[in-house]
Amino acid sequence: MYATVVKNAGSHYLLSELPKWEVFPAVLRGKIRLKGSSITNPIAVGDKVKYEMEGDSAVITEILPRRNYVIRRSTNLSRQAHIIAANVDMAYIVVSLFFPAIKLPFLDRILVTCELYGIPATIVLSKTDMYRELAQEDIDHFRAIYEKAGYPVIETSVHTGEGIDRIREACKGKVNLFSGESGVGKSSLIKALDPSLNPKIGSISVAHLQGKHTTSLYEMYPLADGGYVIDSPGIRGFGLVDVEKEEIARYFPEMLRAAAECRFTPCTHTHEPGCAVKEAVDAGVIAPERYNSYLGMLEEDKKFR
Ligand SMILES: Nc1nc2c(ncn2[C@@H]2O[C@H](COP(=O)(O)OP(=O)(O)OP(=O)(O)O)[C@@H](O)[C@H]2O)c(=O)[nH]1
Ligand SMILES: [Mg+2]
Ligand SMILES: [Zn+2]
Repeated sequence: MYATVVKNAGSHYLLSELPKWEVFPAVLRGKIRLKGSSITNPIAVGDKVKYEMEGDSAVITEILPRRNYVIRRSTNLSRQAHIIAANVDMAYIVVSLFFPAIKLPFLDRILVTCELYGIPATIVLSKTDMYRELAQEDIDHFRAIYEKAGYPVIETSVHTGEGIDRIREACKGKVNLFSGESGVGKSSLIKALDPSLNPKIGSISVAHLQGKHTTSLYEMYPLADGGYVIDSPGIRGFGLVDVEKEEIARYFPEMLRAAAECRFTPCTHTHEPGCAVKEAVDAGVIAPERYNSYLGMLEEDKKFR
């Protein structure tokens, strides 16, 4: 029998035979646990698994090959990687300009990972009700950076309802991951998409203006209008996994487009003469913020190896 993992509850998993939504608990057969020692979780939400009934309880016996997955390395535990979710159709990367303040290099790392695994990404700029009046220019600037790169940017507010219908429509028939830093409003968005759902919603620490890691587990929910959403814990550090330094530029879609015209191959787009990527940055075709994130990843790469 086959089912999809809809929740990782630590000691056990919850499964459902999608598209049917009937959730039941299952444990993992011991020997699967041992495989893949550098990965902290053998199974992720979204995984398709084979299971057997042993008495009254379901036992997962096999993990089917993944179509894709999102993986991160926590910056401190350099050797250990964690699979965020598997078999995802769309990743919504949620960021707010303020409360908590946006960190573009962090967003860009997540986007690089999505490109690496072939997962389409949409950027959600959340909580616009809190800062639109004060920061319309910042919003426009942000949008321009990412639209130049080729990513859709959806402005949302769960208070005014801005952007919610558009996301709900786009989620239909798909498995949609909501990811991003703590406190940006991932769980609030899921609740707004389908008010019958009850993901835990937190508050923002007044002292630090950041989230409090309210969502602690990965969990999939069915949307009333169709499709599934995966709520996820706020990401702290996001280290790249499985990317060689020479390859990083390929996962910036706008750099990949420009790089075809570089005089030298390979070109690191740092010091080479006739570098079309640097020319595109100078011409304003590639946003300097994105280029700086790229340079930061090259630097960081040195620390990891
Ligand atoms: N003003 C305003 N506040 C929002 C909006 N969306 C979320 N919030 C608030 O932001 C805080 C954090 O929201 P959550 O939905 O828990 O954030 P999260 O991204 O799920 O956070 P973690 O689970 O910790 O990763 C809560 O106090 C929400 O009420 C919004 O559109 N506008
Ligand atoms: Mg949450
Ligand atoms: Zn170049």
